[in-house]
Amino acid sequence: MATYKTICPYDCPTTCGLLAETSGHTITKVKGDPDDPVTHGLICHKMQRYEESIHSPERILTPLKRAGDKGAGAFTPISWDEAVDTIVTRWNRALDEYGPDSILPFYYSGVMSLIHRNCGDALFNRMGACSLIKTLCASAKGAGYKAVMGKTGCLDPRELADSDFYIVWGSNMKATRLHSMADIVKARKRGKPVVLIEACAADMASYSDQVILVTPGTDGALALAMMHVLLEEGLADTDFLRRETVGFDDFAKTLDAYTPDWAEGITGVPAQTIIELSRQYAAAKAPAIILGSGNTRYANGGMIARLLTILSTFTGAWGRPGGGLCGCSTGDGPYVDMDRITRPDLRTNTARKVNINTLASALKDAEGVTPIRCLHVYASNPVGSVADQQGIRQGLLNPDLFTVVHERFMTDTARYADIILPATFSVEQTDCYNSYGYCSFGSAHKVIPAPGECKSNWNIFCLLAKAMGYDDAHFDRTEEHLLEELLSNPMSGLQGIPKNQRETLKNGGVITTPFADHTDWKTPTGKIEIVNTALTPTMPCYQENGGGHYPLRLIAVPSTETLNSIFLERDTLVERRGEMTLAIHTEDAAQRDIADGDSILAFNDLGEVSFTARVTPLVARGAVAAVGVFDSRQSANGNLVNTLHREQLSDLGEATTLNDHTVDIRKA
Ligand SMILES: Nc1nc2c(c(=O)[nH]1)N[C@H]1C(S)=C(S)[C@@H](COP(=O)(O)OP(=O)(O)OC[C@H]3O[C@@H](n4cnc5c(=O)[nH]c(N)nc54)[C@H](O)[C@@H]3O)O[C@H]1N2
Ligand SMILES: Nc1nc2c(c(=O)[nH]1)N[C@H]1C(S)=C(S)[C@@H](COP(=O)(O)OP(=O)(O)OC[C@H]3O[C@@H](n4cnc5c(=O)[nH]c(N)nc54)[C@H](O)[C@@H]3O)O[C@H]1N2
Ligand code: SF4
Ligand SMILES: [Mo]
Repeated sequence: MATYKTICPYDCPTTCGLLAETSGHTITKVKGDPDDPVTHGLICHKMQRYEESIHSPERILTPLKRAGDKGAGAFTPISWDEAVDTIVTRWNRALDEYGPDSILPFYYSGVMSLIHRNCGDALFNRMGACSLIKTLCASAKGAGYKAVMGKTGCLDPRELADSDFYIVWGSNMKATRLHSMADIVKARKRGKPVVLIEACAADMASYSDQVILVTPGTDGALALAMMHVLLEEGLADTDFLRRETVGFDDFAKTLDAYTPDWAEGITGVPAQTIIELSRQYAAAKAPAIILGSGNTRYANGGMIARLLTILSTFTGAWGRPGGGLCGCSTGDGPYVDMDRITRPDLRTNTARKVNINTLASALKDAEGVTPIRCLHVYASNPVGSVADQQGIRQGLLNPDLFTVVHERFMTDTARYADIILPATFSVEQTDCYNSYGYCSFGSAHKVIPAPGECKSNWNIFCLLAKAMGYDDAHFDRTEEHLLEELLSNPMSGLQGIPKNQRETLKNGGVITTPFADHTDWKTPTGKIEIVNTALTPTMPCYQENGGGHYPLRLIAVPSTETLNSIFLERDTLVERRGEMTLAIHTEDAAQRDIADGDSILAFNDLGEVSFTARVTPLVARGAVAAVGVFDSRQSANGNLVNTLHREQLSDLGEATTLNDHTVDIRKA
């Protein structure tokens, strides 16, 4: 037995360092790496049995070709030669008949390490294929934050130890931020208050001193009313705001109209609660807003993120240790030169851009538009995770479409593939990892050989590039060579790191880099941009969300037991998560004669989805919440919640509006 350092590849704000015990060919045990400077060895319960995923009997171990109708899920094993031949023949046919715009690569967050997540770009750039706009997650939040703060780094969660008041705003931290969650629990024990502002507080209520339930998509109104109170009661740090921001005085005039009574009508939060929260917030020396992404996945999500960011500056907290905002860009990095992986220089045409949230439309043949004839999916399960599930399924059934999926398991998307290529797990590949929530970076070497005929994304793309006749030296390298090249050409985040950290990265492990200077405003004007002249509107204001006309607002909530489609192979986790539930407020349920545990159908113009009702006072009035991403085999009518989501994009960042849809429900 030997133990090696490795890193969790999944989509969390941390990149948790792991210790993997191996007999040489199998992983026998996984635990947290106590040397990890961020996690100190704490990992979630899901990854404590990572080996059950790696060695799952469900794993796809050979290339497969479709053996029945599209979507039926019947496949037969084939050789790599046959798989590669088939793919290259279909690609060349599409290139000849329709040109490179007919080929769409599609990937997102199955693996977050830098090489294996992004390496397909080099091949598809070389081919001239479509380029995917990857805004399936937190791009509205990112764009709204950037509109105010530019590249200024917000709080690294480790700095929350210095905060004295926490507002957890639209984050189901119990599921998604294990490490900050532990810190918050400790802070509360020391008497520091935690206020939760949520649309669904089912998981987090018992960890909070106060729960404020808000109508989905209206957090902007709440922030405006809080700023109104802060100003009216003389609690805003106007010296700081006049000195450090652009546009404060003009913005202040607009706040007159945004009274707590006005906000109550929009948000459902009582005016008195808004006033008291504002006073508490101002009384704290170093209040921290911990901002999730859920409250910005709306048509007005960019504006909401702008307003919450501005609110975080209103008491001058950014100038004090622990004060400000946590959950946006920490401002470190870039660590490595991503162009060395994605190779934009290999492209010789102008790419056709396809937004990831509009896959259903992209797959629809339309007059005057080059049809998509080849879809190449890796590290993603769009049938489970992207808007308009039925539209996507219909597109995938098109007999003229040729679909390849690199996967580890038979997902809802893989079932529609013409060819499936068997993918590796993180312990079977070498890569580097850039956490998105902390100032940290890591690298990990392959621990065990890939089982069966599995290949890493990098190896698959090199194989396909060569079969296409692309003789660029880039595709001759191994992932180890590429990692070496990345580390020996460090970008600003790694330049000047001490020798011991360079050694750690060479051998494998996680390092920490310095926290940002939170008052070094990295914006075009060198100040906090309350007014941003590059945007429309320049002045932040209240904007409505875009939900639609049904009476209940549908939101998606992450599950503690799974991570999007990750861990669906683990029966114990899936069983513990339970059936597909839809949480509904007690009064909304009573109005419809729905009791806890009833089978219900949620519906809108796009279709209907079966759920089990979970009646609770912990979801906002007028909202319904669906937990987790499921496999359609767990759905009573075969449909998943994204059936009910339209392809609408956010105001800033062209992002998902996952939570901005309306439905009604009835008993099944
Ligand atoms: N266990 C587990 N861990 C995960 C994930 C997972 O699925 N499971 N997902 C991973 C991924 S991909 C990401 S992006 C991160 C996300 O992690 P965070 O950025 O922390 O965001 P979420 O927890 O997804 O935030 C969703 C929360 O927003 C709430 N919400 C929705 N609309 C509103 C609103 O209008 N106002 C307010 N105040 N709240 C609202 C929802 O009820 C939900 O609790 O977590 C990652 N970690
Ligand atoms: N209803 C609903 N929809 C959601 C969300 C939600 O909470 N609810 N969350 C949204 C968010 S925040 C996000 S980030 C997206 C995520 O959406 P996706 O990026 O589609 O992520 P997953 O659904 O987890 O699918 C990832 C797939 O990648 C595979 N995979 C893992 N590692 C590798 C690898 O090394 N190589 C290859 N080829 N494949 C690999 C996994 O087996 C898995 O099937 O979903 C969004 N959609
Ligand atoms: S799933 Fe998230 S919390 Fe769990 S070990 Fe991986 S990165 Fe850490
Ligand atoms: Mo995400």
